[in-house]
Amino acid sequence: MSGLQSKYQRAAWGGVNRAAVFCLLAILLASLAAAFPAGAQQRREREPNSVYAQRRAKLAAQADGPILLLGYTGREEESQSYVFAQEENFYYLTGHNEEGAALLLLPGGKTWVPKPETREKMKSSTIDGGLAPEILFLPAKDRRKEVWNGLRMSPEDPDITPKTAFGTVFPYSELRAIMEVLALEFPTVYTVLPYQRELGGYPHEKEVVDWLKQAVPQENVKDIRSNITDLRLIKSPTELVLLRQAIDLSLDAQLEAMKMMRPGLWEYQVAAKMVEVHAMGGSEIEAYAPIVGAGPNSTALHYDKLSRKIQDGDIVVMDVGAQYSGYAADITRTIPANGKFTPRQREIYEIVLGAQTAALAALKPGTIMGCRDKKNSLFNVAYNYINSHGKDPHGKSLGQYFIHGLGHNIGLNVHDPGDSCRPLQPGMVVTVEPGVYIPEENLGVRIEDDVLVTDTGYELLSRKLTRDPDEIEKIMAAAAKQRAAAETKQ
Ligand SMILES: [Mn+2]
Repeated sequence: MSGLQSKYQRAAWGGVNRAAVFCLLAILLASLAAAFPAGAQQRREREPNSVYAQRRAKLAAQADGPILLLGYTGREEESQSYVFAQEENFYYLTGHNEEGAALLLLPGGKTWVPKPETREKMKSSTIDGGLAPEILFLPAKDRRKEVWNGLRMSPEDPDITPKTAFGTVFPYSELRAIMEVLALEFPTVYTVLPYQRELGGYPHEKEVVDWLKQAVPQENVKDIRSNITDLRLIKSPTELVLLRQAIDLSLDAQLEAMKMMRPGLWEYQVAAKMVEVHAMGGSEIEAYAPIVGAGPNSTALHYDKLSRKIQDGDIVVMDVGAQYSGYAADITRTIPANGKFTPRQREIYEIVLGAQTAALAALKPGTIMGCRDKKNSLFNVAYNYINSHGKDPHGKSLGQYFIHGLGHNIGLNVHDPGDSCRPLQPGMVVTVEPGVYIPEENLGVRIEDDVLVTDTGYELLSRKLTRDPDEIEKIMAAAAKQRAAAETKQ
């Protein structure tokens, strides 16, 4: 982008010539492309429309007024590498991954017919015959935009109902008038409110509330976030299919990283291989910026600079996960750069593994994951294990070096909404990720696996990749041998 700008400046000062015309054209093209966002993340799969419809019906049954959710606009970022991905609550309820959409759910699940006195005040004729209980609003067809961005779904599409499973799809431009009419009968409208804390969360939520305040200033605006979160906590069978695929790809990538790992590689090269494995397997994007931290960087929890040349004797934390069709895996393995843990690295590794094993052994429906003040929480099981095994260089217990939570929900977000003080329920998918980080020793170890809570306990979704230190050393030794053999052949 900045390259184009400087070219433009030179051309403008140098008078009109072919290069200048070419540059101007290039700039024109670039600015047009910037004005209209590029296509959305190409997710390979999607849940069936009936699953999204069931969620909407459940949600609508919980509210005594209309529920309005706005999708992202496509103007959330100005970066040229931005690829549109839908607001997660909106996606969860619609499976729709295009910009500029809105979702309106009416309470009761029946067609809403305006009262006669409402009808008299109505300015729009769109809803004379009543309103369907759920309506998708999409931008009107814009062929000029489609030249750039490819086809978009629009209300005019003849097959829009079977495609979206919405009986009613209106142009977005109708939304305001419809909200004004609904406000004549419903005193309350529900949406996802910004968090009541500093800075209020993401700008999108504030923008929706601002829009409502302008469009229907007399309405009470109430929060529907926790109702949606309650649904998102329990994964559907089809969500589990997508999550398993994200996790499997991440494990494949972790295995490749184990095999290639050696002193002399750069952290970014290890990450690049893992990203390649994800992408070749159909992952549309990383679930989060890859963390590959060697030596001192192993103790920085979200280290993503990836700029160290990996040294002999380093321990390497690899917290890297794929996103597959919208769903995020979150997997960490910690391995020795040269293929052999030092005694101290192994000692700390085994303590972290022991803590994870202890937490998993206690994991079942009804247990609490994270709450530090709940005596029997899985966090405390892991913490107590770490704190009662091993010592730091000063003879102190290691609990103080377990500096983050034990785990979190995963789903459409790598940190899916949820409450770590809430008892686990069958159908939740959580990470279990104890860690010990001792900066003084350049020694950080995290082991992170993904777990489905079942009726009786759990299923380890990431079981196909070992956590056993002997196994890890074996895999790395075999790969080193193969590398050496390939090198002598050449
Ligand atoms: Mn995690």
